[in-house]
Amino acid sequence: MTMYLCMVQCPHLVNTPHIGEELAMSLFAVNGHELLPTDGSAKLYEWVLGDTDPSVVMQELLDSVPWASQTITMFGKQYEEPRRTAWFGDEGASYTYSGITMTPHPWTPLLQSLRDVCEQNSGSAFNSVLLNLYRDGNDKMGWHADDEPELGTEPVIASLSLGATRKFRFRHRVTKEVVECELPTGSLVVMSGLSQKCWVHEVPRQKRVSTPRINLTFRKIQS
Ligand SMILES: O=C(O)CCC(=O)C(=O)O
Repeated sequence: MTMYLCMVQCPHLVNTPHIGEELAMSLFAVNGHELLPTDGSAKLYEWVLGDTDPSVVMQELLDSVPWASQTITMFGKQYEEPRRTAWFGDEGASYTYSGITMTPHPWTPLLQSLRDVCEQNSGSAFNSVLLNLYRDGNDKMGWHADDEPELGTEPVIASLSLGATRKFRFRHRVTKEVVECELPTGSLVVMSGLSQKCWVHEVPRQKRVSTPRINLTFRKIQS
């Protein structure tokens, strides 16, 4: 993840066709709800787990994942990340962000089946997943974009939420427009196109949230 001080060129001034309200409503169930007004896509699917009980999945992940606390480097200073993380994936799919390199744990059957769900909804293939554990509303993720070179130029990232509902925000890098939504358990956000180049995103602190949330962001590391 990269924190931003610079501006980038985004084609937000180019006319983007907007689909009508009614059509958007009718496409919602099948295609997800588009969150970004321009410059990339982030589609929210409210429920992707079918008959699966998300609390069972959540408990299995809480119990079985080797959650770790990472020390990251930002602007030359070291900080402990305000959440727990774990990285799983194909052999060799290592990921470097904020001064740390994560070597993947091998896929588990549960993570493979969650990957299948995300692949079916997004139409993209993934070879790795970053798991984030927000122990309560004090844990958070600051403004960043998932734009490391190993993710390629316009990555597709599928972000699955379990547990406590948390706010999720996008901020346009040039116009500073902010888009906010809530991510309930069992929901999926699929980010693609220019969404990492033109927007940053965050999970803000919410002190009133007292229960945990797990987020899984499926990614494709380019070899
Ligand atoms: O927890 C979330 O919903 C977002 C996680 C995220 O932004 C990331 O892993 O890069």
